[in-house]
Amino acid sequence: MRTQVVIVGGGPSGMLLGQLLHREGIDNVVLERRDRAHVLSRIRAGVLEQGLIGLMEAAGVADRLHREGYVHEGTNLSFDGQMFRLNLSALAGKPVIVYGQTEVTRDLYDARAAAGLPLIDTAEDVAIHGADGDRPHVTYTRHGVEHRIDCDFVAGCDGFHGVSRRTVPGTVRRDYEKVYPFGWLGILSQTPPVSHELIYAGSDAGFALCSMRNANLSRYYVQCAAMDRVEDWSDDRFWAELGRRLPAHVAEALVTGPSIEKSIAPLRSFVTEPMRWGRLFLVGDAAHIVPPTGAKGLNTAASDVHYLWQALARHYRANDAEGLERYSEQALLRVWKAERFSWSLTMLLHRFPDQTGFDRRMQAAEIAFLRDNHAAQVAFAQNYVGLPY
Ligand code: RFL
Ligand code: PHB
Repeated sequence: MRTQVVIVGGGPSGMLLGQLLHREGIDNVVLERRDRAHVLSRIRAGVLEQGLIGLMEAAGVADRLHREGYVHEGTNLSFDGQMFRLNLSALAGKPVIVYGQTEVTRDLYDARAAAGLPLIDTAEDVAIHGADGDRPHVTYTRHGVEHRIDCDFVAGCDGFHGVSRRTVPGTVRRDYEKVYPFGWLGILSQTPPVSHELIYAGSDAGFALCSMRNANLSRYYVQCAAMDRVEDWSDDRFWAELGRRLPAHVAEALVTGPSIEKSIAPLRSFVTEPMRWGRLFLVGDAAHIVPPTGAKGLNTAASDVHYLWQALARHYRANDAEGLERYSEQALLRVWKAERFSWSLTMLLHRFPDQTGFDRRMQAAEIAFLRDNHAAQVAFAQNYVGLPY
């Protein structure tokens, strides 16, 4: 088989890129290791920046998002029981939209199926060959049979544990990493959200986040120990811990119920450089990870997709390679800013095992500055709603 672009990974990055390239008349094949049901059962991101929404529109898959997504004009921060709201629209000129990553991915899968575009799922042993030459190809095994696809370019959209990043030789690659000494325990429950806007809460007992998916579906997180397992956390323990970390009036209003999903995510900051090796381009979680505190993971994947889509369009339309040449540098510039914001919000709101009284006072002072200073609020809001592409 031959195509113009092989996309390794059928998560949101790969599927969005595939749809945008298709609209540009660029042939592509998506290779995904799992089946559709598995990909669509992952509960992850919830907050979408305007940049990602613009890409969904350009891909022709934004109708349901506009119908069912929740426009959030503001967000709340709480520290040691004191809460304040930041009006994102007033401070940064735009809101964010709350619409689950699961739904984004579902819309992209439906659109790809409707357009009859090739998506090969349950593809095993995917391997990328000759990316540093002119004629790359990708091999994979499906139902015990090995296949080969020849192509012009490979987009590595296969997440943090994928094969694409590992294809770039160690002599070329530089990895930057920070692992945090805690995780996030997240639950989904069929209860009305305690607040119609998000609450990011720092407290003596640790971090907590109140988020939502719809009027009767809440998404809550609490900071947990890095070693904790889901079995350590009964629903009762979760609700008690969440309540303890929120302002009293919010905790009193919490509607609790059985969890319908419960999972633990480790927290990590990670960037690999460069994001291009010859004809292989790394996109999204394959190249970088942020702790979820700023809701930047999926949104940063989206800006990579934007740069690569534009660069490939320019190459095929005008035989102009400049966008491809600049991809890594351009994407990384924005990636590092998202890394900085996510890292700083993580440092601000979590309890660290070795934290001193001085460190806690520093957190409290920074929160007080943000609460009282307009310029600090503008900077926060600009980062939260998403820096320009
Ligand atoms: P994904 O979603 O990991 O998709 C990669 C796909 O590649 C497949 N794959 C392979 N396919 C073929 N061959 C191989 N060898 C392969 N290896 C892997 C995988 O099966 C998968 O389908 O990466 P992608 O597309 O770059 O998307 C990135 C986002 O998923 C991620 O950044 C966000 O979920 C992060 N994130 C958040 N981001 C936000 O922007 N806002 C949020 O509010 C937000 N909240 C979160 C989050 C991530 C979380 N967890 C669980 C890590 C909350 C949480 C709890
Ligand atoms: C979510 O709704 O899952 C969510 C929201 C905001 C974050 C992280 C996750 O910062």
